[in-house]
Amino acid sequence: MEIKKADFVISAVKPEQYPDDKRLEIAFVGRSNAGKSSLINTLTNRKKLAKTSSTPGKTRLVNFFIINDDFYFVDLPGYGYAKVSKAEKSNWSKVIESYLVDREPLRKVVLLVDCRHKPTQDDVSMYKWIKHYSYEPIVVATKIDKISNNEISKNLKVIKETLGMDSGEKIMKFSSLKKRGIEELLEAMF
Ligand SMILES: Nc1nc2c(ncn2[C@@H]2O[C@H](COP(=O)(O)OP(=O)(O)O)[C@@H](O)[C@H]2O)c(=O)[nH]1
Ligand SMILES: [Mg+2]
Repeated sequence: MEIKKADFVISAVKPEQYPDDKRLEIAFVGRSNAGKSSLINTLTNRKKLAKTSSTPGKTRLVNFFIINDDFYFVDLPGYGYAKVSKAEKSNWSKVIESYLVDREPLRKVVLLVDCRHKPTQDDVSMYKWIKHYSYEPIVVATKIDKISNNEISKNLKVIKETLGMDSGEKIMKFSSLKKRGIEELLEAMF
């Protein structure tokens, strides 16, 4: 799989705005700051396709990008940012759920977790939702450039156990900074 072309389509605030041309979708979810925008930019080899930010928690939109004029990458809002209000958190859940429930073109959901941290309760819920709605999860440990190989192995075990992944399920390793794990992830996605 080679990504030759990537274009922004829409920042949707409500489901009526989601594309309905039946092209397949791959969605990306994770805590804010997990490295989601960076990963989308790295995969598409574009610096600013998805906006990156060091002040997380700002986006409550579902962003659609069309890849190779053929399928969509869907950037879902990041969760778990400590400073947002209860109302905003519940709004987040509604946005994510209204997308995940019954999203016919959706095939796979890429769940990003920062390799340095144990997954939070939100990550665990997210993983369970993906499975509950019968989409295929792909778990990606991001920012692997930040810790040693030893630590990566240890942390991946913790991530797997905490999420409750099956022993056969694999975690992908990724670094946007060092451009690691691109081929492996693209292969897992298609
Ligand atoms: N060292 C390192 N930093 C990263 C990597 N990916 C993202 N970051 C940094 O982590 C922060 C959050 O990244 P962003 O992609 O905006 O996260 P998002 O909130 O999940 O979309 C930014 O400061 C990025 O530069 C990575 O692979 N390695
Ligand atoms: Mg982002």
